[in-house]
Amino acid sequence: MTASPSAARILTLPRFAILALILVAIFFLRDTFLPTESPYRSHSTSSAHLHTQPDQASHYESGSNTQDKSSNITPSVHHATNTSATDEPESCLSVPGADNVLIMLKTGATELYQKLPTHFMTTFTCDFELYRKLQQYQREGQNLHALSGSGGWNLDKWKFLPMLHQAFESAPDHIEWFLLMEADTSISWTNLLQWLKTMDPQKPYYLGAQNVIGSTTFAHGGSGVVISRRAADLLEEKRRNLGKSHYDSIWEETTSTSCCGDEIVARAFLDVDVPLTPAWPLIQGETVSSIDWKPDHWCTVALTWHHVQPIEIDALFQFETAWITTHGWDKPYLYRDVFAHFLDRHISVNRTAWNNLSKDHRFVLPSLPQTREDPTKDFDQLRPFEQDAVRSQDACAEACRRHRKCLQWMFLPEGRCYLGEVMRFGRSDERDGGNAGAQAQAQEHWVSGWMQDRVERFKAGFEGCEVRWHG
Ligand SMILES: *[C@@H]1O[C@H](CO)[C@@H](O)[C@H](O)[C@H]1NC(C)=O
Ligand SMILES: *[C@@H]1O[C@H](CO)[C@@H](O)[C@H](O)[C@H]1NC(C)=O
Ligand SMILES: CC(=O)N[C@H]1CO[C@H](CO)[C@@H](O)[C@@H]1O
Repeated sequence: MTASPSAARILTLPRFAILALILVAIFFLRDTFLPTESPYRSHSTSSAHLHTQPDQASHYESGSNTQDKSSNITPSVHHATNTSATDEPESCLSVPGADNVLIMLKTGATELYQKLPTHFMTTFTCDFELYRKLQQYQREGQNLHALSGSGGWNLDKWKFLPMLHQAFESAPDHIEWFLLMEADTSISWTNLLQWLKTMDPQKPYYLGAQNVIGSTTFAHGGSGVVISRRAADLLEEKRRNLGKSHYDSIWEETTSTSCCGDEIVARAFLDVDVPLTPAWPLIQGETVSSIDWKPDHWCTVALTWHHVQPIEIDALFQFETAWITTHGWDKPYLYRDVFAHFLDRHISVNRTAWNNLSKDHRFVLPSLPQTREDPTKDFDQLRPFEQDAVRSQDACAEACRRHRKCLQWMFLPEGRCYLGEVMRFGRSDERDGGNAGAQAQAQEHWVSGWMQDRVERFKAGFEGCEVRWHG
């Protein structure tokens, strides 16, 4: 690869792709703009944001084609009209410490309209934003639609470092922490801020849910990545010393050979001697439905969720708002509190058409075609009660009872009984029937159930547990 022509290509490609790369920089100005409204009322104010959004975007689509980044930044300033509610704890606008955190939300053109509005209606209403930047990367006549589909993901990796440099360089001095998230990441602001208070931003931190690709341990991007000011400064110092364009072209070269942007970020930080500080399971990549509710999680502060649908982001936000109203700012909520709020009542009954993701033991009638997951053991090696388990829901539940560690079971009438040793809520399996309506009707559905007494015992085992603040 020769330096200049290919580097030029690399430079422009991401710009096409990230027409809608959005750098949302939000500063919470609690001391300046204290709210009089509850977050619920803020929903109405946020509709203004929603309306401005498409305008700005379409402006950009037809917009000027310039390398000068500052020229297409549109600050959008909203001022609170009153400061009378200084000590009103329910409002998320007064999150203590929030003004020192800068949030970057990375998204793509193809998901912009679908996923972004929820953030403006929920957590970002807390911001009372000082400004918001929409950063357009130039389009140079390319048709945006040509970039959707798998190409969008291939290009995603190019966004990471430019976005970080942009944020690190433009952040005001008082910013102590940077948070990078994606459009389908949900984050607890109050827990985040309490967690950040346990660390010193003058120390270099690059924090996130640890993942490994090859020899690199990196913070998974969709789970959320937290970077201290010191770490950001080290990175920018190196970039300045090497010369920005030289530094950037080196990293563009590296990016071209890597699969993923979040992995490249890890390498860039390692390059300035800032290895990842693991933050799992505070920062993690599951949803409330898919997470395994293990001892690891139970008493841990719950910070992030990933692959969250807009409606779930809203639900989590409502939960957080209610939590603050009841408990105030300085009591974090833990995974077990999320469980209690969202799942307790649902697992107290058996659920039909429900795939609870049990998979530790799978008993399958041998005559069935192996279309779903394979059995975990040959049928003829199963104990009699395990063989029986494929015949009825009762027998499946009984098999769970006889497995000492079994917490949940799922049964499919065609002859499948799966047992789970960790609690997972799972999801409706209606959609497993395919898209043809009639076919879906004809298809059998799972029934799932939980061992109520064991779930209760599991929970009781953590009474009075110590809050876990670190990965
Ligand atoms: C702001 O609050 C004060 C009371 O603290 C009140 O007198 C004033 O009218 C309010 N102003 C606005 C614009 O709501
Ligand atoms: C769930 O189904 C099992 C097996 O049929 C049954 O034994 C159990 O009583 C049911 N539990 C509830 C809460 O209905
Ligand atoms: C039977 C069934 O639908 N099982 C699914 C459970 O969930 C896992 C992962 O989420 C899927 O891979 C299985 O197909």
